[in-house]
Amino acid sequence: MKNFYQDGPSLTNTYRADETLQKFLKKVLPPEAQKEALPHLDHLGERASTDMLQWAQEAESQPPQHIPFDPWGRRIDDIKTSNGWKQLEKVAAEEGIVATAYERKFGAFSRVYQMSLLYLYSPSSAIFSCPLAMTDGAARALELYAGNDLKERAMPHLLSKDPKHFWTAGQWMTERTGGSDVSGTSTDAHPFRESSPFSATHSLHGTKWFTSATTSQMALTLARPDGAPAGSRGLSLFYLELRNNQGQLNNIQIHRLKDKLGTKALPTAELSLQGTPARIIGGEGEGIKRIASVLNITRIYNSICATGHMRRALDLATDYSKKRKAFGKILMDHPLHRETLKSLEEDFRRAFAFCMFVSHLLGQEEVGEISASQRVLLRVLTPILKLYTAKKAINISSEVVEMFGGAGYIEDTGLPRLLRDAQVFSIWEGTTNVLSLDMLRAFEKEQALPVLLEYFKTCPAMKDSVSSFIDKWTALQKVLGQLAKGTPEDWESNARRLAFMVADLMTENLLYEYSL
Ligand code: MFK
Repeated sequence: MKNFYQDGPSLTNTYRADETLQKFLKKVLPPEAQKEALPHLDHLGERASTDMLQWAQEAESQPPQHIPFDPWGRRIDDIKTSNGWKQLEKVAAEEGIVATAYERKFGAFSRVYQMSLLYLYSPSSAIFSCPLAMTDGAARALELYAGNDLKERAMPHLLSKDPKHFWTAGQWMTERTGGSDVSGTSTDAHPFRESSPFSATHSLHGTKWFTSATTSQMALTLARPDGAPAGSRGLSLFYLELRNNQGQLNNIQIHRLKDKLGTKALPTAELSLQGTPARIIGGEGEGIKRIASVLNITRIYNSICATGHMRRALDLATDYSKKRKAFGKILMDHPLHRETLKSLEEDFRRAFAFCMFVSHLLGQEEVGEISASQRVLLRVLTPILKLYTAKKAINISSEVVEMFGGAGYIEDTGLPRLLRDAQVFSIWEGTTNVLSLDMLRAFEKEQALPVLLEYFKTCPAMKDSVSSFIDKWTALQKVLGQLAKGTPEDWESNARRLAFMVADLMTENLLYEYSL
C-alpha cells in the first residue's frame, strides 16, 4: 500500500453508458425517429464525456465577471464569460438542443427526442441548460401569442443551429418583492412612441432581481402598464432586446452579478430597466397567463436537467465503486453499498420515466394530437414532475457525495458542486410548496383530480393489479377520502403530501409500463 494513490471517477460516452435511456427510446420511439435520434444521441453522449466536459470545467473555474465601466469611466456593463461558456452555447446551437423540438420531424415524439438531447447535454453544460430553458419557453410563447413580424424577427434566431445566428432568451419575472408572489411587480410600462426595430409599444422602468442569463439577446418580462390595477391581474407580458444595433444595452443598467450557492458559471444579474423599449405580447393584464406557457416549459426543462444531474452523480458513484477498495474488496462488492446504489438507481429511473411521459404529452400538445383529458394531465403533472425530480436530485446528489467519503467534501474533486448545483432545482421556477399549490390550482380550475384518478384507474399497473401500485393507490384514496369533507385550508396544508403521492403512483405505473 506504499505510494498508494486512488484513481478518481471517470466518464465514458454518456449515451452508451445509459441503459435506461437506450431501453426507453428503443421501446417507445417509432423506428424512423430512432434512425435519426439514436446516432445523434450517441454523438452527443460522446461530446458530453469529452469536449463539453472540458469546457464545463473551464466555465466553472472562470466564472463570469461584471465590468461596469470602461477604463475611461464610461458605463459599459459588460459581462465577461469564459471561452468554455461560449463553446457550450455553440454546442447547444449546433446540436439543436432547442431547435429539434420545433422542427417537429417526428410528431409528438419530437419532444421526447429533444428532451433526450437536453438530458445528455445538461450535466456537461455548466447549466447552460438554464438559458436554453428560457429560450425554449420564449420560443413557445412567441409561437403562441406574438404577431407575425415579431415571430419572423426572433424565432429564426432562437431556433437557429448556426452558432453565429443563435440567440438565447431570458425570462425576467423576479423582483425584490418576490419570485413566487409576483403580484408586487413594480416595473412600469409607459407608452412608447418612437420607432424601434421590433415596433416597441412601451418603455419599461423597474428593477429585476434575478435575471439569468444576462448575456441573452432578448428577454420576456412582466410589467404593469400605466393605469393597470395592482396585483397580478394588472401585469402584462413584454418582449425586449437587450442591446441595440451598436451593441449597447437598451437603457439597461446591470447592478451586479449574483453570488450564488451554486451554478457559478451562469451569469445571473440584478439590473434595472431605465426606459427600455419593449413590445407587449398578448393583451393588457394577460401577463401571468402568457408567461405561464414559458413557466410550464422551463419547469419541464428543470425536471429533465435534474434527472440528467442524477444520472451524472450516479455514473460517477458507480465508476468509483468499481475502483475503490475498502475492507478488502471494491465498494461494489459490499452488499450495503450495492443496495444503497440500487435504491438510488430506482429513484433515478422513476424520475426518468416521469420526465419522458410528460415530455411526450408536451409533444402531443404542440402538434395538436392531444385529447382534452391529456391536456389536463399535462397541466397538472408539470408542477408535480418538477417538484418531485428536484427533491430526488438533491437527495441523490447528497448520497453520492457521501459515497465518496472525505473526497466528496473536497472542492477540487468537483464533487461538492453536484450538491450545490442540485439545490437550485427546487428553487428555480417555483419552490416545492408553490408548485404543490399550483397542483391545487389545476385541481380547481381544470378539474384535474377526476382526470388524474381516471388515468390511474385505466393504467397498466392498475389493470394488472401490480401490488406496489395498488398499495399506493389505496393510500391515496384514503387521504382523498379524509380531505373530501376538508376545508380549503386542509387541502392546502396537505398539498405537498398529495403531490408526492401522485408522483409515487405515476412513477410506479411508468416503471411497470415502460419495463424500466
Ligand atoms: C439555473 C438558474 C439558477 C439561477 C438562480 C435562480 C434563483 C431563483 C430565481 C427565481 O426567482 S426563479 C422564479 C421562480 N418563480 C416562479 O416560478 C413563479 C412562482 N409563482 C407561481 O407559479 C404563481 O403560481 C404564479 C405567479 C404563476 C401565479 O400567481 P397568481 O398571481 O396568484 O396567479 P393566479 O391568479 O392564480 O393565476 C392567473 C392565471 O394564470 C389563472 O388563469 P385565469 O386568469 O384563467 O383564472 C391561472 O390559472 C393561470 N396560471 C397560473 N399558473 C399557471 C396558469 N396557467 C397555466 N399554467 C400555469 N402554471
